[in-house]
Amino acid sequence: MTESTPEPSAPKTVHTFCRYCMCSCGLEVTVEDNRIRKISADKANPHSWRDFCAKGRTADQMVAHPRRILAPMRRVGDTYVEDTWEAALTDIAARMNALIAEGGPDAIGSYYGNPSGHSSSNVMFMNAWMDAIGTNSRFAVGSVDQNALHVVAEAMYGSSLMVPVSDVDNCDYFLLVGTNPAVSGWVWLESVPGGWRRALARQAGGATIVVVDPMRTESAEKADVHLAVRPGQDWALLLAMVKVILDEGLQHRQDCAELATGVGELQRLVADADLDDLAARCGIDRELIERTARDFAAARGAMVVTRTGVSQHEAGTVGEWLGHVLNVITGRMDRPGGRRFEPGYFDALKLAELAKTEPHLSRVAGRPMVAGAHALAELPDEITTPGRGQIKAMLINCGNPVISGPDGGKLDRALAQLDLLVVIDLVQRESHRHAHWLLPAAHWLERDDLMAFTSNMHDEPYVQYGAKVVDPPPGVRQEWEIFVDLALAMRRPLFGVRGFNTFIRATRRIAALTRRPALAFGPHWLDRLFVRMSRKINGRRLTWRELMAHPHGMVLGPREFGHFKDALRTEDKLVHAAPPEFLARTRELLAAPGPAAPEGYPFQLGNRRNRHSMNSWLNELPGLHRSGKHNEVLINAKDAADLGVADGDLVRVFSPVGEIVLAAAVSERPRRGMVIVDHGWGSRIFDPRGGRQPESFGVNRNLLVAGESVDPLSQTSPLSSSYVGVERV
Ligand SMILES: Nc1nc2c(c(=O)[nH]1)N[C@H]1C(S)=C(S)[C@@H](COP(=O)(O)OP(=O)(O)OC[C@H]3O[C@@H](n4cnc5c(=O)[nH]c(N)nc54)[C@H](O)[C@@H]3O)O[C@H]1N2
Ligand SMILES: Nc1nc2c(c(=O)[nH]1)N[C@H]1C(S)=C(S)[C@@H](COP(=O)(O)OP(=O)(O)OC[C@H]3O[C@@H](n4cnc5c(=O)[nH]c(N)nc54)[C@H](O)[C@@H]3O)O[C@H]1N2
Ligand code: SF4
Ligand SMILES: [Mo]
Repeated sequence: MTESTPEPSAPKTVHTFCRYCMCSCGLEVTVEDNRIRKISADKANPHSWRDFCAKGRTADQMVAHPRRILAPMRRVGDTYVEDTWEAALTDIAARMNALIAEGGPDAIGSYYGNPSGHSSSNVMFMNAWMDAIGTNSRFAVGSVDQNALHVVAEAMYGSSLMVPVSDVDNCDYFLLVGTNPAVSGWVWLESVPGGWRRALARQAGGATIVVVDPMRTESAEKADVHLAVRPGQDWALLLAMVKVILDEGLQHRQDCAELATGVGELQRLVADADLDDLAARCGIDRELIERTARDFAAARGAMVVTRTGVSQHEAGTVGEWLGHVLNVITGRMDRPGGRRFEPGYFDALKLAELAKTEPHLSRVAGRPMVAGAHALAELPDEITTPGRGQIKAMLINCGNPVISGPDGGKLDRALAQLDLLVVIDLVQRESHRHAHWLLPAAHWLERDDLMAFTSNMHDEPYVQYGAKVVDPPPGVRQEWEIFVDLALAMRRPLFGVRGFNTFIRATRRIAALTRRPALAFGPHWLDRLFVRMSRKINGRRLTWRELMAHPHGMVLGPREFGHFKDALRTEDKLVHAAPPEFLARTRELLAAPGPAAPEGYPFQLGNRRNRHSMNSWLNELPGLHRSGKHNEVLINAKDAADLGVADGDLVRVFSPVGEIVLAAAVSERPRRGMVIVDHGWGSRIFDPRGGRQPESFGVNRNLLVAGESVDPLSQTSPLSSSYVGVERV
């Protein structure tokens, strides 16, 4: 018997949760010899056990991805060669330090994408590294996603993280605006596991579901009422509803007087708006709006829920705000069937206050940051415009901004001119094609996570330790460690705190001497601290031992009302229903003419999410999209007839900034005058290790979105507002 043959280990079962989306579904994973054999839903997870999808079931395919990066890879000409971490960190640190010496800290830019938010340590340590450098060139996914909610929460409730959660099980009237929970789950800085199934159960018991969406989605199909709003005009629809409620005196008197300030300003605002004008703008009959407003106000338990369909437009923040206003003025905050504040086991709002970034105006466009980052739409010009502060090096962490953001073509050209592009990912995708260094990251099945900062976003007090299921391949590292090592290699103090690097080195020396790796500083220190800082629930505080003893997760107590007012971070402890900047922007929108298509581009380009995709990733996995790996353009049957386009025909969809060619699907689902293309496709997956040809599926519809305009309040790109032309090829 040779010593080097490892003993085969007996199969074991690990309980954890999926970290692809906020649904956080409990998983039961069977493992043998550090290989995943099977992933099933964890039926013993008290929070989520019934919610589980094909993406979670096939997560092992991402772990065993045939094109996965397994060691740092350095660009040599048009190919890549594997190198050591030591070499990678030394080279990157030296090049970044030289660029800082020449152009200042802002020469180093960064972008983090959606998956970073599903790790307990990633964004925190990325920020610690950016603080070490002192760069203001920070970009993030929020400006193509949830910034509007952060801006509204900050202005109305006093904290960008004070996000209300939905009390689905007591709701009698759901007004779902710009969301398709049947496909995307009940998630967006809140998570209600099985939320759509639970809403349908309420409907079976008599509740009403209204879906506001320009497309007849899977959710709209099941709704009692479908309002096919004109894209980008939710603000007009919701303002009209606010007007009906205030003009007819249907508001909740007590909350309007005691919970909120600004209702008088709202009354003055709606006095200057005209219902027929608003109805014409949003394309919905005035009578239908009036009826919906009255029914909403009269329902016992009711909620408005707004999501990406509202935010990804130039008036997105106003739409988001008016959704919250409807909830506030009809007494839905902190009442059964409405929206609550979940205090959770950990006060993430406090953490957010500590982590606030210094205010900064961007160099080229002169715009402030939102939620700690500048808008992705500004990144290309910040790279290509000469001058002090010009971005010369970029680090992309968990992101695919060429696909997920506006005008990917322009960003791609800008990334090509960088002196240094560093990517941390599992595979090399479209946005990474010009990378000088590819640094391999661990998959969530390969790391531990305690998601303390989403504690307030679940619809009940819930905690689960996201246990690691398998060890990562030896050459792979977690992001936090990469950021720590990079700060050390650059000799810049992590978190911007002098002496911190010395402290980290000391803990590492002690760990090495004592052979106890846990003594080296890392996120596990913070996890323990967060548990120790946890809030008492039912008179008891969570303990680390208890957390470890509950691998299926714990529901820490019942859903409670009565925490909302206490949690408000506004100075007067009241909801600010009418922040002046929102009022001003609404008056601006009212004064502008209604929406009209520009000459030559008669259609509005809508968007769709796919059950089997996670934004731009997972498309390539063999276990998903069995019916075909591609996207298509949905065209309303009447529009298709006018264009002479039949089902399956190839069509060209074009805008002033780009064009794509794809097959048409003639459908009754889109509203007339709009065409719909799923986002997240058309991202090449390269093979830096094997050297095979890139794989690509579908086309990138965001190539058609111009980058110039953004919602001025949240700086969100209007990804679902572009006007396009369509013709048969
Ligand atoms: N038209 C249109 N565009 C949209 C949207 C839309 O609705 N319509 N939706 C927007 C929304 S809501 C979002 S959130 C964005 C997403 O935009 P992004 O976050 O920029 O892009 P993703 O497609 O999520 O790409 C994530 C990348 O992270 C990598 N990755 C996965 N897990 C890890 C990990 O643990 N560590 C590391 N280092 N890398 C990892 C993946 O391989 C992938 O390359 O797209 C936005 N774009
Ligand atoms: N399967 C799957 N699930 C996901 C994701 C995924 O990629 N795949 N992504 C996750 C992420 S990162 C996020 S942020 C959430 C997003 O969750 P949701 O916001 O629910 O995302 P969508 O399913 O894209 O729903 C948005 C809806 O808005 C509609 N819409 C577009 N324009 C307008 C408009 O002007 N007004 C109105 N009223 N509606 C409009 C679109 O037709 C679409 O049906 O989903 C998460 N869940
Ligand atoms: S991707 Fe699927 S399994 Fe994973 S958390 Fe989301 S809904 Fe659950
Ligand atoms: Mo998102």
